[in-house]
Amino acid sequence: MGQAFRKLFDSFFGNQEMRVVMLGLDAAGKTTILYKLHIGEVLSTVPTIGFNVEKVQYKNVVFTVWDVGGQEKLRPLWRHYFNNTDGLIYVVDSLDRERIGRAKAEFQAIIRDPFMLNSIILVFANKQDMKGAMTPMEVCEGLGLYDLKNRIWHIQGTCALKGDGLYEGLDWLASTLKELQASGRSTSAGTSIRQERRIDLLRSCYVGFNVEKVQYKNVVFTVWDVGGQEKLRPLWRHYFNNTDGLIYVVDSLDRERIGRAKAEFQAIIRDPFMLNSIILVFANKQDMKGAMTPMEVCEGLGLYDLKNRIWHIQGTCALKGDGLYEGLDWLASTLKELQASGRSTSAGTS
Ligand code: G3D
Ligand code: MG
Repeated sequence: MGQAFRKLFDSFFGNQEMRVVMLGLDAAGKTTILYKLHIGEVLSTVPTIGFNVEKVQYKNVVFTVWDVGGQEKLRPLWRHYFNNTDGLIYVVDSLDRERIGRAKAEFQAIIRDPFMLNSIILVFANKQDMKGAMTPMEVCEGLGLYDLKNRIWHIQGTCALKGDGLYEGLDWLASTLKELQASGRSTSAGTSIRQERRIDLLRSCYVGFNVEKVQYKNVVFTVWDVGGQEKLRPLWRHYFNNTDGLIYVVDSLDRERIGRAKAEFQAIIRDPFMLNSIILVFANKQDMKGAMTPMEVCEGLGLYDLKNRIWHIQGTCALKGDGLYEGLDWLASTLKELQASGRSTSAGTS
């Protein structure tokens, strides 16, 4: 079976770079499929961002897999993985009639994502070996596939445990992508430069506080909670070194802890390694009633009293993404200007 898949991949995907995302509710059979394909080592990331991502790369074809369902808040993060996706494989547990409505809702949300608009859709109606399983036709109706407009899709009954149907499904996927690309049609939407697609999320716990790190090309974001860690502060230095920009995020609803937020903020920006870095403050949760305005947050943190510092405050609603772009835009363009003018924005070992 494994050999057969590798042959299929070689003959159809060839040297083309291809990104395939495989999604479905938990227990649909995704992990089983991934292992059944025998196309490479399955790399599981630590649950960094609230969901586990499995990844297999076979030559130029990258499969990324995670469970969907009940993660509305995490959806904005999916984007990182949707970017430049050529093909979507949606796996359905055909035995699970109770959750077919749920599977549909998630499916419809996914395929309507702007980054998914051009991708072709392969549905695996899995667990066909089970008595009482919905037929592929029933799954088709259950997901609302028939109503899709301007989308290329295919449904395939499978039994992941035995491997049945997987070959046929991937054969369809590979040959359809090949045809489309030969005809010059784009199968993916996203940033145009292929290299820009790589985004890695890492989390480490080795210094007594959780650090989340995201690298996007040459920009490194490092994130952690502050407050109540006086003893750990010396360790922060490790991360402050050569920092160009500080983003300080405030819960605008949390009036009680604004004093605390201020104390931490002032300690951070006075750190010798932070003296040259520019400061972006996100006054977050602006969608909440009773939230402090950006102006109030500004006063709360003592921003107006800062001397010789370049700072900017931005009201945001991180859940919806409001304001994030504007803030980062300010950060990026200000850093660019400063660097063009020859001013150093970071302090640290050179
Ligand atoms: P997920 O990664 O989508 O969450 P898994 O799903 O691959 O972990 O599969 C969930 C369960 O369904 C597993 O059972 C797995 O063996 C079973 N399964 C997957 N595909 C099939 C199939 O085609 N037929 C049958 N009968 N079962 C299947 P366990 O018991 O290990 O949780
Ligand atoms: Mg799984």
